[in-house]
Amino acid sequence: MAAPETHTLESQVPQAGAPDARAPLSWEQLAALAPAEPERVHGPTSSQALLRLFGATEAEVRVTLYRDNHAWCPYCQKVWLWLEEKRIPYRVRKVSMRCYGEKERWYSERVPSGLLPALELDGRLLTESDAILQALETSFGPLAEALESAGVKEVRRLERRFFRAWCHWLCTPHASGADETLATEQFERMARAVSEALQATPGPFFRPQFSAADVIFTPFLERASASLYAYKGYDLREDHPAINLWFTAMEQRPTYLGTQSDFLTHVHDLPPQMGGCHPSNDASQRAAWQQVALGFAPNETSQAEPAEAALEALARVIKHRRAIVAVNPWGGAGFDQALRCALSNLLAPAEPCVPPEGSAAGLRHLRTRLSVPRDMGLHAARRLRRVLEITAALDGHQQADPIPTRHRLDQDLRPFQSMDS
Ligand SMILES: N[C@@H](CCC(=O)N[C@@H](CS)C(=O)NCC(=O)O)C(=O)O
Repeated sequence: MAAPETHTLESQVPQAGAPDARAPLSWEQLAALAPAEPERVHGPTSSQALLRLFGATEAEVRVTLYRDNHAWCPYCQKVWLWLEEKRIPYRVRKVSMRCYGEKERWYSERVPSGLLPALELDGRLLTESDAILQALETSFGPLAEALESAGVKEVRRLERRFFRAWCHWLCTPHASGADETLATEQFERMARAVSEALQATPGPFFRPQFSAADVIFTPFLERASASLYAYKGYDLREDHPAINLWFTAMEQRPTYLGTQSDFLTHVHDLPPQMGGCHPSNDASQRAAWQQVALGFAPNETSQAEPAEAALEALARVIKHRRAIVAVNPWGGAGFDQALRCALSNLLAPAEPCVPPEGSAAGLRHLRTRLSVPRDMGLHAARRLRRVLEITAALDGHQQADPIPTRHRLDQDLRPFQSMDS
């Protein structure tokens, strides 16, 4: 595997004393430039939607999906994607995972284990993602092929074996280099088995056509690709062309794009969920980590940046601007101005807006807390992260507080729920 290229943002950083430095736009001026939020009920798949009708009426809704607040739960993504692919009308209720916040009492009363996802179908409460998919299939028909068909069952077994090999490599603190090598080889064998399963079909998917088998594989192929790159310097998509073709085909589906996260999000949402992720700590891993941290990871997506990425980021920040400022440890009037500077730079990068002194850490705090797809799409987040870093660099080198690895209580969403514009 080739060592990843090292990028820096320095070449893109305008000079603080440049003569054309300008004042930030006001919130009113920024709002006038922001597009309206997309239609959430009938429109494209979105993490922000709480009701999905696909052209049906609210009276026809038979399903409520309980999924995690941050869109970080892999089993929730599986059920969510299935519903989106089948275009089943449903409501969403968001619940906290324990490592990311306090579990809502109403949910624990309904689901004593507290586990997510859960789903209500015609008033019947279901837990366990496989049982949920089975019940959905019984009511609404299979997603191309039945979950219990021989072909899909074989792919489901492979998915569990892939999952275990990934966890073992990523989450076990290997005592010796030999143990690390063994875990790498075990994972490699599983990745080859996944490639062979994909190559055995005529198209890019696990079965002759896109099906529930692909939905079931999605959460952990996505998480393996992100986490193994950052923690092991291992590029799943580069090393396994059939897996890359599968991702590329998935990335043609607006349903998947609406649920897809990015490397930087997963690198920080996985450790609390999995009890720790262990870096291999070699040169290739350290370079990959740096790329992910800066938002330059190759093979994160096959999709080119859409024209509206910057405006999507602008609209999402404007919606939550009060909470973004309130929860920032370096928040306050100076940070409000710094944030407007960053957004002004997002819209007009050639004329740098210099943030107030002392705002670098606050801007970097926001950069590292942005989450995909919870807050915005992958490309919008890339744009915003980049401009936050560029704007922070105009102030200086002060870094943000580190992201906790045992929990994500820094990600309390309650201010965002109560302070939306
Ligand atoms: N076997 C279950 C696993 C569900 C599961 O492990 N859910 C995790 C989130 S990924 C959870 O809810 N953990 C409790 C919590 O974090 O509050 C399924 O397939 O639904």
